[in-house]
Amino acid sequence: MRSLLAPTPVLLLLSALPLFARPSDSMTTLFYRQPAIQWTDALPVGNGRLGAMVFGGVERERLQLNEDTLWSGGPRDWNNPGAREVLPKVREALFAGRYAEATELCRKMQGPFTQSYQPLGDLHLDFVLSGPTTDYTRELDLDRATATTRFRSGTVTHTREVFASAPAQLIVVVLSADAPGQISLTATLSSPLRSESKADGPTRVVLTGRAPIQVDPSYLRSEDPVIYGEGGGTRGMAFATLLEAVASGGQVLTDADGRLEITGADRVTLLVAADTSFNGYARSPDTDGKDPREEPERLLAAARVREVETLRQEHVTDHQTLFRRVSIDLGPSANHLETHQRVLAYSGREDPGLAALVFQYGRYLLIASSRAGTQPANLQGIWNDQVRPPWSSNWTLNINSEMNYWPAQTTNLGECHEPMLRFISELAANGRVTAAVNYGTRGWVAHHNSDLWRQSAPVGSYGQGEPKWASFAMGGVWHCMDLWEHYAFNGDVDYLRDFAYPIMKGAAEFALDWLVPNADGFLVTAPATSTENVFRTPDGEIGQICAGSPQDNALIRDLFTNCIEAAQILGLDEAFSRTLTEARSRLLPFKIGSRGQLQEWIEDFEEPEPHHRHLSHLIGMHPGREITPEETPELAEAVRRSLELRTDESTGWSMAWKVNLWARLKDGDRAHKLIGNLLRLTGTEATNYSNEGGIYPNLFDAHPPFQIDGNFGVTAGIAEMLLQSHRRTEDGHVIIELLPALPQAWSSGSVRGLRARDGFEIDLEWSEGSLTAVSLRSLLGRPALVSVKGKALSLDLDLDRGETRRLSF
Ligand code: FUC
Repeated sequence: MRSLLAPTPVLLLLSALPLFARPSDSMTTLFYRQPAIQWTDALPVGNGRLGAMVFGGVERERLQLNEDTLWSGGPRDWNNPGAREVLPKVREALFAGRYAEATELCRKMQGPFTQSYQPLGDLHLDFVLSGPTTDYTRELDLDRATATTRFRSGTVTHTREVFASAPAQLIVVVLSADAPGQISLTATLSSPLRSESKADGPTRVVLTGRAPIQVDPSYLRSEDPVIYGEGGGTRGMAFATLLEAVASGGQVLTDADGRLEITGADRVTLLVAADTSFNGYARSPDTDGKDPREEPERLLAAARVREVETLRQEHVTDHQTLFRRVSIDLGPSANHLETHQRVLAYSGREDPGLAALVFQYGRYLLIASSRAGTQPANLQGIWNDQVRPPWSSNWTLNINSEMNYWPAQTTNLGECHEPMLRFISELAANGRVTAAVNYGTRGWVAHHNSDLWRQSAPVGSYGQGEPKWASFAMGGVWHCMDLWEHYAFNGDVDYLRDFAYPIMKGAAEFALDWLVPNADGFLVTAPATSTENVFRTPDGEIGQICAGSPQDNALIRDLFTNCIEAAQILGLDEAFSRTLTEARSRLLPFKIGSRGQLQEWIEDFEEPEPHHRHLSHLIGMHPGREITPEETPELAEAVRRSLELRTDESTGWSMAWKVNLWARLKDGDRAHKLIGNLLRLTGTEATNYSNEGGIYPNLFDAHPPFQIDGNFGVTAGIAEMLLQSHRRTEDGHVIIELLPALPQAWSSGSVRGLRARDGFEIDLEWSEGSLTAVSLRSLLGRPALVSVKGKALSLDLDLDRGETRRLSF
């Protein structure tokens, strides 16, 4: 397959031409002088719900479309009552050291695989142009959330803008030219799903279809991986895409095959609306679904009569309200180069602007894929062109879905956290049934994967899943960090009492019942995993499952601590907090192994895969807060050693996690090195499940394949290099650390609008590696201790609510 890195002769011609249009603001713009060839060259726009990948083709333009509720399947019973009988046998085998037997038994505790996120379809635009193409550029302006393609055809300059408006709930394509009557095209809709397209009046075409009722995961060998329903209440989810043209000048016609023909127009606005029959995670999208045409009809009727300038302005204002809260300058930008050429040339020092661009891209992608009321960003955000996408493009709860939300609070996009918080509450509702049916415990549980239907049981299709991933039972426990962090940053006590705490308490109840005493009287999880990794048992076999793992302990400790603090703030549940405190003291502490590493297993087992991508045993340092260089220096040193042993190479998301971990270790140069590794261009659609992470020409993170967690993870990591606030004084005041891991390569710069816990908004300026000015705004009026690495500054801050303090050095 070709890629941007191996241009065709035509593309070479295009790139050899002089630069015709500069990117509108090159600090926050991706730009190219050739159209996309592969999907990972195309530029993403999104309004949280609707997404489009814009290819920027000249004669033939393609917008690959998504709607975030379009999934296969429907609600179903994934619980496995048999698990309850197997559980004691698993525990007995584990406590006797019979790991292989325990692993096999775990297979009997599984439910079905999750369903898959589905592509909506494509909008194709076939143009009639007046002459040879010159002066081509395409760009994605992150500040205006608009993808623009410009070129000259003969003597006519064409401009094509695409944006996904959240206020209008539409994708808008604006086609214009600098001479009248120059816009002629045929627009069609298609879909890889079963569908049909037809005209609906003179200016509109409609594509309607159904999603499959079953799509197997991409990694499963399967005879019949995609199954469509045939009726009788099992027809699957319905969807509709409506395309309407509003033209000035010229003629618009539709035909019976669903083609929209526009001839000789001066300017054209194409409005794309789409919806599905999804009517809530617990309702059948077939028998209890909503009409997918109703809302699009309404949206088009409202938009059609409005000026495109108004639609555009509303969209830009809405986007900038979020995006402009943070600006960043890390030093010079090589923005005279096309974006993928910048990636190719990247060495760190010459183009720190690329790290700043990648930072803002992560924020852009979160705004574009996760807005209040939408689905949370999945493995690919909302952008997917495949019926069997990698790992079902689902929510993978053993790192990936958590990482997606790491930048939400720190980079001042708290509102974008909402879909994930709601997802957790819905998962908890289903997980309560799973906990009772599968394990007979209180509270709620979630495992390794979930989907639109909020699957809470272990996946694996009743035995086919490897227990090293399928038996992870901490998905709910881990995601409770989101609930707590949202409170920690925003201090909303009503939210904590009415929404977050009850869910956290439910997860803690599950954990209390799930823990069992081992022979030494410690409480352990059994079965336990260290996510997806394996160990060598004393008799030389490969073990997947054990009794107690540092990962599970760290996650449970974190949850218990957060619950205890929450209950104290709310003045609730004294007895329950005492139970949690007592149970917490009986969890196994971290251990340092024979190589000086933080032990991944509770015994110092040999590690058959020493460079494994997961870093679950290091959760206590990040995203957790119990290991810090200041409070637990020996454990922090062991984390450092573990990271050395893992090396700086891995998948995209894993390297992003390492950026965060090195930042927490206060090693800015090492974090910066990891950013460099992550910015390696992945030019093909290569798949490598365990290594060789990088970035695609459109700056999507490459696992490979594309997975969006690495984008969000590196954005969070860069924030973490500039500002940290996870530590507290003995009085409970937040410690705000300024420039804790600034690399030498970013010697002078500034950042504005980062958030710290306890409601602070912070601007920083630095020069020659030293802080020169800081501005702290307090939104909650809470005290804080401010510290600057390398400076003997340690300042008690006591601002009123709404007060700002600026300090210069
Ligand atoms: C976990 C990881 C894989 C991949 C998948 C989506 O299973 O181990 O690397 O990211 O999620």
